[in-house]
Amino acid sequence: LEDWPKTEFKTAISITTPGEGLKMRPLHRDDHQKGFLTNLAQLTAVGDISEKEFHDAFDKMKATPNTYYVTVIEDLNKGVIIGSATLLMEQKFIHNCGKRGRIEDVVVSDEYRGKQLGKILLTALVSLSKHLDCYKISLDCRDQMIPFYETLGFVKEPNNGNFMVIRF
Ligand code: 16G
Repeated sequence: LEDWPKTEFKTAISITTPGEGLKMRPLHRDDHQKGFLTNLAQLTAVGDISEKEFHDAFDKMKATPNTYYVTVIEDLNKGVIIGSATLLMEQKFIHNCGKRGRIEDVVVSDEYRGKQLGKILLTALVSLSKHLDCYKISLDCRDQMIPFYETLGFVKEPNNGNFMVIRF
């Protein structure tokens, strides 16, 4: 992981030291109690999910090993999740049975914005995807987030950068 990516931070933070009292780590089964979903609700609709429903979804992800890398940042002083992002691994037949990574559900609590925590999360997940031998990683995002992801090396591919969707 040493050589990728060459992300520069404005202040002396890194993946292992994201900031005073902050810790980046994988999602835990008890993070429902630490406001994981409340933070996620700053990204999009989460719904009214009970602890049991959260645990069921968590257990399903755990039962599919090496696929869901849900990563959080906890404010240890408050015991609250204040940021999260997911690397989702997709097994392919193409590219020599290669693996594609998808970056999903990136969100940092509005109280903690401007501390480069999104950049820290993405740097970790991009490094991880490289380490796990993805032949590419991709994401979809709102227009206003494009410059942010460009700073991390993401590009819109000509003739290929169209996100299409059917909503149910
Ligand atoms: C953003 C997210 C995507 C998430 C979607 C939810 C990133 C890079 N992109 O596009 O992962 O699933 O928002 O929006 O975090 P929706 O509720 O409209 O599906």
